[in-house]
Amino acid sequence: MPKDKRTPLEQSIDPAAQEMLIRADEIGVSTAFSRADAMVPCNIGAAGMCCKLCGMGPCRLTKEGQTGVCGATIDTIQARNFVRAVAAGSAAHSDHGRDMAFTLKAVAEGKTEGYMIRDVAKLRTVAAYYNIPVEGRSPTEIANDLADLYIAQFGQQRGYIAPVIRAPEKRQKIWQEQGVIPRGIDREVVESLHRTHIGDDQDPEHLLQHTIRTALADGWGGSMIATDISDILFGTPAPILGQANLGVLKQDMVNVVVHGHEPTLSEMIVAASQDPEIIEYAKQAGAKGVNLAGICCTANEILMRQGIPAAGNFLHQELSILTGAVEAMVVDVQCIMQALVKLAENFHTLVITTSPKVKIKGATHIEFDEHHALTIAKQILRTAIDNFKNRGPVQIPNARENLIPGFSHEYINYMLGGSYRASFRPLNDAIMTGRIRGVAAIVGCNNPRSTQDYLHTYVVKELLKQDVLVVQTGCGAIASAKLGLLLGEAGLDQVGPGLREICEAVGIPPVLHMGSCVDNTRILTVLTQMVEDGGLGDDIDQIPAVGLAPEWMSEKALSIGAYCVASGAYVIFGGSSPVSGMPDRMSDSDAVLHYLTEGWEKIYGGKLEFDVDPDSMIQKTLEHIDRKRAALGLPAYDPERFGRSGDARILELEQLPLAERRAALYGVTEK
Ligand code: SF4
Ligand code: MSK
Repeated sequence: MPKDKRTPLEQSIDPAAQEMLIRADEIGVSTAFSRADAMVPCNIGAAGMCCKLCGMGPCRLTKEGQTGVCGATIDTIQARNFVRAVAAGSAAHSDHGRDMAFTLKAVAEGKTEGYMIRDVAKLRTVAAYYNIPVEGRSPTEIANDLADLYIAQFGQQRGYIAPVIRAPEKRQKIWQEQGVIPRGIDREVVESLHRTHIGDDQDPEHLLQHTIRTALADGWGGSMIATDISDILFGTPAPILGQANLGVLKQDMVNVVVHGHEPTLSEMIVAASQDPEIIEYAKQAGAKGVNLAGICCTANEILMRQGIPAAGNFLHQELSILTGAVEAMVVDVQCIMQALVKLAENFHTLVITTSPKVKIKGATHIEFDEHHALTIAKQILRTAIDNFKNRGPVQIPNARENLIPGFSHEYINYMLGGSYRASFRPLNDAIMTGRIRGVAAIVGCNNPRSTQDYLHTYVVKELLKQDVLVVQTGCGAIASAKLGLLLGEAGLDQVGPGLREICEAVGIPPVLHMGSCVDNTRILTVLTQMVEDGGLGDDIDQIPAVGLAPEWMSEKALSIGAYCVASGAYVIFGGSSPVSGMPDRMSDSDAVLHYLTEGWEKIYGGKLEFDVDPDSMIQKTLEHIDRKRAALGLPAYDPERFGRSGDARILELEQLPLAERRAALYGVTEK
């Protein structure tokens, strides 16, 4: 056992995870938690100061003034590593977007099996952004044009990618002046790789400018395309009741866990699992039916559209196999641990890879193809059902929470203003009066180097007390779901009075689950509409809002952070900083670190910081929100200004004798 092995209580705050971590120890198998304890991170690499871009290296720089064999400085190496990470993140999100665009094209051409255009209103709205004619045309005609336009964004060589026109005008102007509007999605990713090859771009600031362009190709490009098309094909999310945590697995059913990111396959598996033929097949195998559950962002995709339960977030992928109750874990792309296959050897679980891009040695590969989607989904389910008989001892933690996800931008708009005057006006007004102090987007991964879910939920809970409305996506949203924060009733007793009053009046939980990683673009859309509705400045950087990724781990998170900064947001990442220096490097030339904060803030009004201390993250968030409020001339936040929230006050008054209640409510004094 490694010297510093943490106890399960130190590894996760989630009781279900703790139970499975104890089981892992009993069985004698490793998990990401124990491997993180055993693997001491290289502090040179962690700080971005190791370069292995050519065969003269790897060059590990540890001292001020030291250079690599080619003469590259620490700042150049850090900037190059950072651009490469953002490029990988942008590529991952955008390649997902590309696949969605090809699926839309195939649907429009009638060449798929099982898909249809579910949200024609969204199709028409999105098409109209780009002047694609909609009147008098069929959904497939419009979808065909939109698919062509979106497919073209990836390989476009000149000009600007189309979705940037959806940003506030002032923001577009800044990007134009800086020359950072992506010309084509793939072009920016490729150029990042070119510029960081040995002997190319070596000016850290110049490299970091291209980081912005590469990240914008994700946020206002590939990710936005992915979200748009997912909504068009599978429906724009609206609130729906769901459940989260390992307790959603069922003892008497065939459990199939879908994990990864793309909704194309998981949506078909949902459809196939409800097919009477499949249910009958499961019954013949001795089960009551097929129980689907999700992990990571696939979980978010089918949770917010279909109410399919989430077995958990990133670090729950191994833990779900440890229950012994999972017949098949079906994976597509991104955030899939190679360790799953070895772990599954201790159980009967089949790990099934499905993407032509992702194979894992030892896994079963059943390749997905949208032209035969339903047939393949059924084949996968039959394979899982056939495996039910091989199940050994099962231990499913009795832990699950209800939640209400599905707060798409469109639904928030409707909820705040109704069908005929859909608007963000009430939200802006609540911020302007100070009932809501500001908004925090708390997003991103789990990281086994911190206590699972602790940073996410601590930051969420503390900001709610301060009347900060929280929106969430990705694994952060599932962390809050597991803690019961995504339900109005459960969350409201933990929030400040002004926010509580708004949540009660509008009928929303104080934490809004907005979707998966690519759906961070929904947050960009919300911020843009807040600008357009007026009263909070004329650009995103003026809104009292902050983005946080307390437990980040993936390169995609870095890309999201960078495009949010480029869009004007202050972004704080927890955990390690890929651009920090050595602890004793207090010097003159922390150029990269400074550029991501002061440099980017001067240009874009947003900045990126890394901070390991959750209390400091909270303090910085509140200070930033208050600074932005002051700059807008809004009243300083005062929790006493509006007294207790309506419902809390009524409950309090109900305890009083009638005469006192009348006096308090109506100012009527009994004579
Ligand atoms: Fe070393 Fe320069 Fe090669 Fe990097 S590019 S490995 S710093 S020689
Ligand atoms: S799945 S990128 S661990 S949020 Fe989108 Fe979760 Fe991060 Fe993967």
